[in-house]
Amino acid sequence: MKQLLVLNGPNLNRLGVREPDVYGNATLKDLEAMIQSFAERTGNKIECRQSNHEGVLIDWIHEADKTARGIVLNPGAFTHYSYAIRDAIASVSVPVVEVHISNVHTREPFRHHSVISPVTSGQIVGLGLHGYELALQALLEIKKEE
Ligand code: DHK
Repeated sequence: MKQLLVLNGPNLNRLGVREPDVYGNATLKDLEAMIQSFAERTGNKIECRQSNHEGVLIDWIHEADKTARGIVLNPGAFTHYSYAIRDAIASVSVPVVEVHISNVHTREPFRHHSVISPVTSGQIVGLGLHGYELALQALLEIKKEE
């Protein structure tokens, strides 16, 4: 069975030290451990990757079209302006669920708009790290429904 992929974009390697009042105290390692525990509990193979580079994320999205059954994507600030990531998602048929740890709608106006959401299966916002588990669960359900 194809794996699920969790992609974290720019600055998410700074979780735990970055604005803890907004993103919490857990690190990227803690998040990835939580995801691996979800993988074991649900009997799925899940790979986690993080990059600060737009092109790297785009290459991973393209590659996932062949290798993954779903992608959970937190594009970081690329959410708000990367037409290139938006187009990469539009170019693949693998379902993508967008996740934001913080509630972007209660933050600065530039964070209220996502150029990514129109090409995703759905978006989970403001539920902290738990949002990743909800997104993975949603991808498992999407596959069941098809
Ligand atoms: C993460 C980021 O890095 C920000 O640029 C987004 C998002 C919000 C999050 O909440 O996970 O605006």
